[in-house]
Amino acid sequence: MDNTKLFKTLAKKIEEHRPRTTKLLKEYGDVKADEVKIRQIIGGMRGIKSLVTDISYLDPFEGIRYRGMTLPEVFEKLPKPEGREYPYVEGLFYLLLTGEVPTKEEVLEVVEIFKQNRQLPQYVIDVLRAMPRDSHPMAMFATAVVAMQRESEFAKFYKEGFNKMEAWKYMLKDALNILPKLPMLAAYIYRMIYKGDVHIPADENLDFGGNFAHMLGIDKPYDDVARMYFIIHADHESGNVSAHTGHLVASALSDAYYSISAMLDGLAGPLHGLANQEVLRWIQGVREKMGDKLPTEEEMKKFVWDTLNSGQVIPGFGHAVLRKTDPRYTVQREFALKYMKDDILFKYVDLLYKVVPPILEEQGKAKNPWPNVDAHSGVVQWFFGVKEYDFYTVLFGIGRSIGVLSNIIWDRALGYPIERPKSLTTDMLEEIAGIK
Ligand code: CMX
Repeated sequence: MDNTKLFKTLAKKIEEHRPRTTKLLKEYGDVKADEVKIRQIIGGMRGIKSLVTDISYLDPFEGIRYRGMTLPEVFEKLPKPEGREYPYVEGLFYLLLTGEVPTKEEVLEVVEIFKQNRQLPQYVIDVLRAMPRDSHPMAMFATAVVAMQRESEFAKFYKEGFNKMEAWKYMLKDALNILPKLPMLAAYIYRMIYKGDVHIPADENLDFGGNFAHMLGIDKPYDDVARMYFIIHADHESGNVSAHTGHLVASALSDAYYSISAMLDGLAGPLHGLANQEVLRWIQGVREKMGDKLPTEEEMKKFVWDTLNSGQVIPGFGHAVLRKTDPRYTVQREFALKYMKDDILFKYVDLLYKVVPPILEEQGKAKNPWPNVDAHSGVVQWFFGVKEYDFYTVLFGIGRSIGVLSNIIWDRALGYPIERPKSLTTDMLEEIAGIK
């Protein structure tokens, strides 16, 4: 590993970066970056500036940038497999880790490492097979990752004599072992639960996204759908539940297996990654009532109001940070307009895009009435034959792991400490508020 371009570039970047963090901490440690209001303390720490990452930044109006690049720029600049429309996922990992757009040669080196490391150990397959078949795919996915913890190089390194400056190298080793196995695990879970337990072996010639499509048993252009999906879901700053959980767990010097398994558990919540499954469930509910017909605008408005009036959220709409249509939604919409514009479910999504924002605005609760990534992802999967919507969050999880792993490698490189915010009692808050 030490001879790879990825390792050498990352090592150089880390060396260059460390003095910046040290200087900020030592010379500017008392400078105020934010102030905290009671609303934020009670309200899920919303918006409090208290994390640092250079991997991605989420602007409320522009959306996500990876290492300073918008999603269209990422798609344009990263090398692509011959004749394919979307880039190598392996190239995104290189970009997120090093901040540099890799050459094709640099990407192919990562593709090779991933191929060497992707084989699943038999004991993980045994663990999956021992789980009841009606376990949620996300529970299976997270279990499989933590089951592999015994392979952690980071944990061995800690046991045998830990050195803070070297820790990132072992986190990187773990990442390079975990990441290539995730699509293999996901494909295994998918075919075990939904495809009669008949499995398709990996193809030696295929990359991360291409091999995933192949192992699911779906033809082109699903390979590009997989690449696009994994890339758009990779990172969304550090404060979202999955990324933050990954960072928090790793801050205790738990290894990457624990950290990724835990972040997947957070992603499995319906207010976060599970929303993609919920969108499809919601749309199918409407479709059943409509007897397969597309509702009129008025009919759709009624379905939306009925959901709101029953106290539920409209899945796929709203966001804690974003204040406009999520560019991850737009990327998928553009794909859908190209490949599936006459699809009935796409027409549902299209109609919801028109109908939901004004209703949420009229209701006056949601700070952001616009669609997020999850409003679109299910229908694209459905179109290509992945109709088992319980599985959709697993796809999100594969993508999100790329960002979380990149972040926790850098966490160790910069020696970020164990996370430990302070809590107050309600009495104390009342005192601060001047009530008592
Ligand atoms: N439908 C109905 N009500 C909504 C809403 C929606 N889509 N989005 C927000 N609201 C409501 C909230 O439930 C909240 O109501 P209460 O005051 O009664 O609790 C109010 O509007 C204010 O919420 P907010 O500040 O706008 O949003 P939050 O930062 O609290 O929550 C999110 C953000 C995403 C959880 C929320 O918008 C939501 O529940 N959306 C639907 C679920 C979803 O799509 N989640 C996926 C997000 C992307 C991802 O992480 O994958």
